[in-house]
Amino acid sequence: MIKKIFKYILYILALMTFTSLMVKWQFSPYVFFIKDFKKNISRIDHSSIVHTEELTPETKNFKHHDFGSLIDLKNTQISESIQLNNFKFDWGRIDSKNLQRVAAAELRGEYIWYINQDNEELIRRLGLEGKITSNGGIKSIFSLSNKSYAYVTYVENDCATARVVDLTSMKEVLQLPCLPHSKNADLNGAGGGWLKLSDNTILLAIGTPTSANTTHEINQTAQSDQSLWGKILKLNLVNERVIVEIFSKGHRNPQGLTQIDKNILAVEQGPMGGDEINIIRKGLNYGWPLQSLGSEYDLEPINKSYSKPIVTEPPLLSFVPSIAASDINKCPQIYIDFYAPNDCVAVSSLRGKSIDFIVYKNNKVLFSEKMQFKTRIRKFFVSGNTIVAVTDFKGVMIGNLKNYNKDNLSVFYKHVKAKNIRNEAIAEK
Ligand SMILES: [Ca+2]
Repeated sequence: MIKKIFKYILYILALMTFTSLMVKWQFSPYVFFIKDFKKNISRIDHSSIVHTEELTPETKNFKHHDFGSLIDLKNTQISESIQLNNFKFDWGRIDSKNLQRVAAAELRGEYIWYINQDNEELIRRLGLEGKITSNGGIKSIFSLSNKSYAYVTYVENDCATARVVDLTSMKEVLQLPCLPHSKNADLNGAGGGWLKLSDNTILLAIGTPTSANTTHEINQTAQSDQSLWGKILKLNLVNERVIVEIFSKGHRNPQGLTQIDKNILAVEQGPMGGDEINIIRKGLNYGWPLQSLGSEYDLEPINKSYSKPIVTEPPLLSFVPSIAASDINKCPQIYIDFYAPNDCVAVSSLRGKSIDFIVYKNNKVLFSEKMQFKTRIRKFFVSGNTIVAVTDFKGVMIGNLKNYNKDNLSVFYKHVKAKNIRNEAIAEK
């Protein structure tokens, strides 16, 4: 009899433990992963984050090497995990007091090099002291035939404008005209995305920097073949001279360019709503300010037609509301492999504080999956399955995209299955 009661108590205890576990699982199955995960806080110990063949010497050829800063990415403490449908992204953050709004950054082995848009030392050498107003500053740094160049925006005698400067001689190789009604300029909108096509050829994206309505003359420059504003330009270095040609037009604030296989993709910020990913082809018109899926900041609608008043290119994808798309890159390798033969592109955002993976095929978006962070992301790099993201003012995030641990996963799915069976049973009642 006592033996029977003892067995009964043991059975009840086992049942109680099981039930309490299941209830916790039901409320938040992921909590288990994260708890286990935090118990074993790990470090990213790369022998090298970047494959050396991927190293770009965009900024290594300065006459003077003493500006910009390096952040050591080794031994980053992994403290967070983002769950995706088939993967998890384990990441950590490295603080850097001096990192603000970054103009340029590049991976150098286990370090990231960066320079802020308002870097005093470089601004002084460019002869632009006191002229970095209306959100101006250095917008990008790139190289042509082993020489580095800066795309910089500034205001001089009520003229808001931009130039490309050779950082060896500090001479301008391209000077843009003053923006019309320069007092309405917001140089945050000057673009700055770039893509190397060859050692001496690069695409550089220039915006129409204003938040005024579409009818404003600054916005209208994007449709003018006589203006370099609102264009993706092709810069070609021939005999020490930079030859400029308009590659595509109708761009608002193109912040990033990348190449996925043979396609060139650009990301640009729209007005209120209407950020865009575009597949860029030479000679095409991407619509701004004639067309946008966003609205004016005073809520007035903007034309939605791609055939009137003239033919313009629809985006591959538009973000409504705007995420303030900041950079575009290839996706991590395991993500690409998993969804092949479809194509994948990754987009970072300031307002959205996210990196989105967008899977598409033949100009058609099939789905997007979001990695949500808590900080504005200005630039990011993808190397293998590692992502390094440069934030605004909050240091650098680094992490790896991984497959789930299959042991944990089988428990997870058993639970899901059990829960579904139970729900079906309840539904039948
Ligand atoms: Ca457009």
